[in-house]
Amino acid sequence: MFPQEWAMSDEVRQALHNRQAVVALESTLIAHGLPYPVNQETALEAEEVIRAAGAVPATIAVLAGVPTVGLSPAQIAELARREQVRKASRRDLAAVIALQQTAATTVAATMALAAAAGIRVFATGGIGGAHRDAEPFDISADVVELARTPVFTICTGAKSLLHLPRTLEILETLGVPVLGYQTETFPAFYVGDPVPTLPVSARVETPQQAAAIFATHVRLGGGGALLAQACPAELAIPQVEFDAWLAQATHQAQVQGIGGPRLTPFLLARIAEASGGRTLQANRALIVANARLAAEVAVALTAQAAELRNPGRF
Ligand code: PSU
Ligand code: MN
Repeated sequence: MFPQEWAMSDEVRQALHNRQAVVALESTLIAHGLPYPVNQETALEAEEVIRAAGAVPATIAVLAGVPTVGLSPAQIAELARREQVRKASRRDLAAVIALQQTAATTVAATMALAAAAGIRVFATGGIGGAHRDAEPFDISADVVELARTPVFTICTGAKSLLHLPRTLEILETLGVPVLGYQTETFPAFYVGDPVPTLPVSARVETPQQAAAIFATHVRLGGGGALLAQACPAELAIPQVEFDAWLAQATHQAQVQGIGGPRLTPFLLARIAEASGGRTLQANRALIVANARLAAEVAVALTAQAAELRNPGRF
């Protein structure tokens, strides 16, 4: 529970009270990851498929200092349209709340707020991770939050612009299970070619198996876990095409001196331009697919919720 004021939609409050399946959704991909109006359309479509699969969506952000769990369609529209929304990762949460600011939440920050609200399942596009260059040194707080916060995150791996082998190693070091949904390999976001050198820690075939592993991990005192599935095949981008766009975008970032939290949104926007919108289409499709899978996992998990509420009984 939060020590200060926070807001929860009636729908989410009711669902949590009745111990029904709830799926958290992040807001950084709305404010920074996708351009208007694709961001708004994607956010609403993700909510729609979660409801269709029998769960309740809870899009999370901080609005004028109030952590808000279950944004209304109007609040999503506002976040989608507004320029210059702050991006809050884990370290920023206390400041934006205490200083009564509005911020979109990253994977790390969304996990923290979801856990505080009692939500165990979370859908996103790709997690943050270790960036490719040694300089500037940059590892996302997402991997640390995954290590400590018991929220099951459903994603398409990590963004293709990251150093994926290093990201996977860090997750292993931190003890985070990386499950592949009907796949042996950790997906590279919308890049379709499977990378044999990126094995997942376990392959699962069904939402029930995934839920059982997450519940067991939590019973063992573990933090978060990842469930990764490949980008829908018909929209996936070939590796060589992506590499060319990334090289171009990275060069632009260097020339313009873009770094820190601004780097990811900048690179994603340049790559979307260079691909003529193909990465946007793929990005949208994979987020919606993850929302659907997350809802199925959340429903499967409600059957195991009693165990989750009584950790330490393993
Ligand atoms: N993947 C995307 N679009 C995004 C992000 C990831 O395709 O906008 C966001 C997520 O919110 C993720 C964040 O948590 O980028 C990571 O940012 P950083 O590397 O600054 O921690
Ligand atoms: Mn970073």
